[in-house]
Amino acid sequence: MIREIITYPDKRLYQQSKKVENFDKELHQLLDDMYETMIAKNGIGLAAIQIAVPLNALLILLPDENDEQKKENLHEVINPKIIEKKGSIVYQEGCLSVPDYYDDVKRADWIAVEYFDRNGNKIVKECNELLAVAFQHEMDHLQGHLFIERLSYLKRKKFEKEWKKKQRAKKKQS
Ligand code: QAP
Ligand code: CO
Repeated sequence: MIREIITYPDKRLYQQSKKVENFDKELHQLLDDMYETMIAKNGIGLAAIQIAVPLNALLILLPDENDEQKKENLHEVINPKIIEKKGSIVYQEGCLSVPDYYDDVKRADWIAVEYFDRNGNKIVKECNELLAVAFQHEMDHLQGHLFIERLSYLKRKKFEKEWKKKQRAKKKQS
């Protein structure tokens, strides 16, 4: 089932997500719904809190060299922890919960992350470049953070100005 994505400035996006305790059918349904929702909305990553479920679960599905999102490349990530990070990369990020805004964020360009799959099997993975950016962006959601909080002061002001302008335009329509 496709679920509704909550967007900035919804307060629920700022809460801490909780550890998944049960790797059961309910978790599998959540992950399946997240997948459907992410694909339907043209996302490459989605955290459970973006559909208002405060659990440490996220998905990442990067396009391949032919720009196709293949389900075999899907990362289903439960209770992740970054165990090491290094380097830095600036990437123009976006977010389904901050629609139509993209801006540069600086993050580590290499991370080692530990997490569980949907069946509770432990996985240790090293990621770089876009995959590392995606993990860090999605893991921020689990802590109640959005990428716009990581922008420089001036870019944050630019975001707020554009957001207010968009609200005014929406109000006019209705
Ligand atoms: C997070 O972002 C991410 O504004 C996933 O109109 C960002 O899927 C990972 C999206 C950067 C790695 C690098 C945003 C779709 C999707 C929009 C997304 C929009 C339609 C964002
Ligand atoms: Co996001």
